[in-house]
Amino acid sequence: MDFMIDELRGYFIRKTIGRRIEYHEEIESTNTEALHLAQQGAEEGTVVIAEAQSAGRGRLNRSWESPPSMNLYLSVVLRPDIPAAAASLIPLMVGVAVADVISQYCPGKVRLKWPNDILIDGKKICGILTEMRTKADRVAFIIAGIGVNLNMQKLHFPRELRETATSLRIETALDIDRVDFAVRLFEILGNWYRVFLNGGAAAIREKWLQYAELVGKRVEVVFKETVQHGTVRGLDENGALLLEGETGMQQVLAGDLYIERL
Ligand code: BT5
Repeated sequence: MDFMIDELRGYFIRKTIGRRIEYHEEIESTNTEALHLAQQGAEEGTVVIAEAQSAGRGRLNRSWESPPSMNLYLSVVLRPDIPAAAASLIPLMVGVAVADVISQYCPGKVRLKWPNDILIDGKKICGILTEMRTKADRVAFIIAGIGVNLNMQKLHFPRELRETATSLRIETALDIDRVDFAVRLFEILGNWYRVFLNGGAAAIREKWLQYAELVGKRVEVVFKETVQHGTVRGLDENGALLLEGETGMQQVLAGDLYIERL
């Protein structure tokens, strides 16, 4: 029998995430730094972590509130050897991994909001920003940026976010050990990444749909000037949202989603 080299290598991928950690007291954005390191050849699993970000980034030039010493702001370098078109499931895979970790503290309360928000009772506790660079039509690297509110109290949020954002501390009344959270995250993210690399897209979609509780709901998706309405039917192979509207089934790859209250 052949030596099961893929399985053996797969085992070590799990140990890869966080094998190298670059730490900063304060940085503009861990994603920007990780992009820079990856461009210089940083290996897969390199993590950039910061106590505070002076210019934490969301999507579409939005900002991520990143006060010092209470939360987690980190970015992971991934180098899957896959076509760029196959990478769109990675943001959802990262969401599932973080949702699993938060669920260990808050069982049954975590929801995923397409494409990349993690909510508790409708309030945002985590945001994910994935950025990809390609070489020809293959992935050169992907930066998975994760911001999780761990020990923030309500008064630490700017006024405009107080009703829409939350933290693990607010939800559990516990002081959250940030190292403990990060260790769990590296382990679980490594596991899901291995599932992804081993052809486990269906398992990722299924888990994501469980957390999202979105199938059958009527939604509106806004992307720049475009608005799409429809009923969510699921995710396609690449993680695009399947919306059934008046003109038939549409695949939606980017945007902000709102559930329509009837
Ligand atoms: C995101 O964007 O949710 C992605 C956020 C990713 C942040 C991480 S931190 C580590 C890494 N380095 C970075 O520079 N970024 C990543 P988006 O879906 O566009 O949501 C942004 C919106 O979320 C803002 O416009 C606010 O309304 C809200 N928001 C900002 N900071 C927040 C916070 N700390 N908690 C909850 N909501 C917040």
